[in-house]
Amino acid sequence: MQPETHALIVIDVQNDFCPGGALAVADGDAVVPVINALIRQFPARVLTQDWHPADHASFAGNHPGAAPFSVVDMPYGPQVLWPAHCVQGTAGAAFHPGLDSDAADLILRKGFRAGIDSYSAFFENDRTTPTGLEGYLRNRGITRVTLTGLATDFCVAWSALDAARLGFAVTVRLDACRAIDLDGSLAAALGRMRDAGVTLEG
Ligand code: VGL
Ligand code: ZN
Repeated sequence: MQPETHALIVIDVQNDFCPGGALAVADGDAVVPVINALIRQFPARVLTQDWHPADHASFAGNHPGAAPFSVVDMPYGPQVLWPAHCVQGTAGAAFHPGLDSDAADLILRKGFRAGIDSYSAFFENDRTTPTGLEGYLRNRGITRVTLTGLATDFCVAWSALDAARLGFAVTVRLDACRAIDLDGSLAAALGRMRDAGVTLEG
């Protein structure tokens, strides 16, 4: 068992990010058995769910003429336009059925405001609007977090960088993550995480 101060955070292990899903990550479902073997070793366990309204600004279909995976300027910065995914209440937004979601202490939903995306579990993409996760972890006395899930180069990396910036000791278990890897985004994310002092394991 890990010490009381150590939380496992499982990012977005949802059907739409797994093979057959709307924004499938190659081999995304391979993280499920790895996470299941880890989760009950942690005294604090958080699952996140990407949870978008159908009119979400990150969906290419909500920008007439825009191609999926193109980038637009939003008031809060550049935003990749994704295929519609993880729409609230749909099967695609549900956790992968094999994930041990019963083990979760907290399920945190993010990306629920139509006008702004939220890759990170800590802040929306303006990097300032909090999700509440920092307060939850601090209230429980958590000082160290291990991150797993999907996708390594977007929601996992943004969460890891924010956690490091907030002063948590951060480990990313790469064997329990899979990447989208859009135009070199995986290599860039790994470099940024290393530079921020994130421990990359597995
Ligand atoms: C994610 C793209 C869009 C992720 C979520 O979970 O990494 N990526 N929404
Ligand atoms: Zn999303």
